[in-house]
Amino acid sequence: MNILLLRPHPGNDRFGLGPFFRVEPLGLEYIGAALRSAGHAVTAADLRFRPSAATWIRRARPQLVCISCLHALEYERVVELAREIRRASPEAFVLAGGHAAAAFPAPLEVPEIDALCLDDGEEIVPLLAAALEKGRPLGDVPGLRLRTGDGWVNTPALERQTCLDLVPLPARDLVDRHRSGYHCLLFKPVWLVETARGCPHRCSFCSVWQLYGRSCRERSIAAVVEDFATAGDSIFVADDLFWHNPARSLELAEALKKRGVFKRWILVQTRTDLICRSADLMAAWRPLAKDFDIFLGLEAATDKGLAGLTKDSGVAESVEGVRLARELRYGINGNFLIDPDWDEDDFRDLWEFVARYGLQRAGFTVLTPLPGTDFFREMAPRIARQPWSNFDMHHLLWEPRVGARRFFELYAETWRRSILNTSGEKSLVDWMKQVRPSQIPYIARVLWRTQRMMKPDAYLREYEKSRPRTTEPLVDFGTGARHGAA
Ligand code: B12
Repeated sequence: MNILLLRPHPGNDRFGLGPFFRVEPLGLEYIGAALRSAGHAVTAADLRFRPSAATWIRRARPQLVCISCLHALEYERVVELAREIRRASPEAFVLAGGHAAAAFPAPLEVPEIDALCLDDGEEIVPLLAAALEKGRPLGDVPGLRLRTGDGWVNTPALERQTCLDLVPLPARDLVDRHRSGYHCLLFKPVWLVETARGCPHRCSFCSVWQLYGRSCRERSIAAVVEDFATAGDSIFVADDLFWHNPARSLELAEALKKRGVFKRWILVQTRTDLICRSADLMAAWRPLAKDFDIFLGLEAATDKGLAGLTKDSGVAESVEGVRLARELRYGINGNFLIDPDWDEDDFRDLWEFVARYGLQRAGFTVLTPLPGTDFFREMAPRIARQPWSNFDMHHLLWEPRVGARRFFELYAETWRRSILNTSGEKSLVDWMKQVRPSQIPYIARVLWRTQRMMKPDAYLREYEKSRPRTTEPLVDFGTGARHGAA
C-alpha cells in the first residue's frame, strides 16, 4: 500500500520554543519503519518545509494518509490539512495520531478525518493498513477512535502497551532531505533520539503521565547505542524523564563509551530531585559530549508553588540539583510556570530566585491546562471558546488576577531578565561570538523574532484578537473521551 506520513506546520510558533527548536518527526519515523517492514511503500513529508501537501499527494498517490498531531496548539492546522487532503485525494483514508490526538481527540472529530489513533502507532498503523488492504472490518483494529455512521466510536484498546523494541530504529532516511533545517538553539543540524518513554511522576500540568498511566518504557541498550552511533553530532534526547532508571542509565553510558560514541552536544530533560540522588550517574554521562545541556522543569520559586503543581519536590532540591549539575559542568536550561492567578509579589519572588541562583537561561511559560489532563477538565469551565492555537503556553486563556495589561507587563519583564534579551546582560555581540560566521544570519533571525517575548503589546494584541467573546464552553466532555476516560 502507498502510505503518506505528514508532519503539519504547527502554525503558531510566534512565541516560546518555536523559533529555537525544529526537530525531526521521530514518531512518524518509527511508524514508517514499522510500515516498511510490513511491506508498504512509505513516503514522509515535513510540511514545515516545501513542497505543499498537494504536491506530496500527487507524488505518493497514497491510499492511507497519516497526520501527526503532537501538540494541542496544532489541532486547527491538522483539521485544515485533513481538508486539503480530502480535496486532493477524496479516496484516501485519513488517520490522525500523536500525543495531542491520543490524549484528547475531540477537536479532531471532523468529517475529513476517518480515524484517530489513541495510542502509539507502531502496532496500530500497520494493523490498520492491513485491514484496509484486505477489506477487513476496521472495528477489529485496536486503539482507534473511528468515524462511523453512528458517530465516533472507540475500538478495543491494545492488550498491552507497545514494546519500544518492536521497532528498534527509526527510518530517519524518510526526512533526511530536511536534515540541515533541523536545529536546537545554536546547534544545527540536530538529531532527535528516544531512549525511553513516559514518566512516573504526576505534575498537574503535564499530559504525558496521564496518557501513559505513569508508565515508563525503555528501548534496549543495543538499539539505543546503534541509534546514537549512527545519528549525527548534536543530539536532542526526547525522553520525558532522562536518567529515570539509574542501573540501566549507567549501563547505557558504559555501552556508549565502549562503542566510542562522543558527541558535540547532547540535550536531555530531567528533574532536579533525580539529579540530587544521581551524582555518580551524572558523572558517568558527562564525558559523552563536549557540551551537555539539561532542561529542567523548575516550575516555581517557592515550595508552595511547587506543591500547587503536584511536583512532589521542593525548592531545596531545585537549588541543589542545579548546583550539582553545574559542578559537573552541565549547562542548565529550564522552565518556570507563570500562573495567571499570581499577584505582583509572586512575580518579584520569581525574579529574585532567578537572580539569586543565576537562572537567566531559563524560560517562562504561562500555566496552561493542557487537554488530556485533570487540570484541563477542572479549568474548562473558566476557559471560553477560543482557538486551540492559543494553547502554546504564551497566551492567557482566562482573565488574570492583575488584569491582562499588567500581567503581560510583568511577564515581558520576566523575559527581559533572561539571556534572550539582547539589550540585557548578554548582547547580540556576545551571542555572535558563540557561533561560526556561517551561522550568524540564522541566529540573528531567531533572536530578532524572540525579542517579541519582551514586549507586552505583542501579547496584548494577541489577547485582544482572540479575547473570549462568548461564554460558550470550550469543550463538550461528552465527546472528548479516550479509552476509559470520563
Ligand atoms: C520533541 C518535543 C517537542 C519539540 C518539537 C517536536 C517536533 N517534532 O516538532 C519542541 C521542542 C519544538 C517542542 C515544543 C513544544 N512542546 Co513539545 N514535546 C516534545 C516531546 C518531548 C517528545 C515528542 C517525541 O518526539 N517523542 C518521541 C516519539 C518517538 O514519540 P511520539 O511523538 O509520541 O510518537 C508516537 C505516538 O505519539 C504515535 N504517533 C505520533 N505521531 C503519530 C501520527 C499518527 C498518524 C499516528 C497514527 C500515531 C502517531 O506513534 C509514535 C510512535 O510510537 C513531547 C513529550 C511526549 N512524550 O510526547 C513534548 C510535548 C508533545 N510537547 C508539549 C508542549 C506543551 C510543547 C510546547 C507548547 C512547550 C513550550 N514551552 O513552548 C512547545 C510547542 C512548540 C510549537 N509552537 O509548536 C506537550 C504537549 C501537550 C499537549 N497536550 O499539547 C508534550 C506532551 C510535553 C509534556 N510533557 O506535556 N516539543
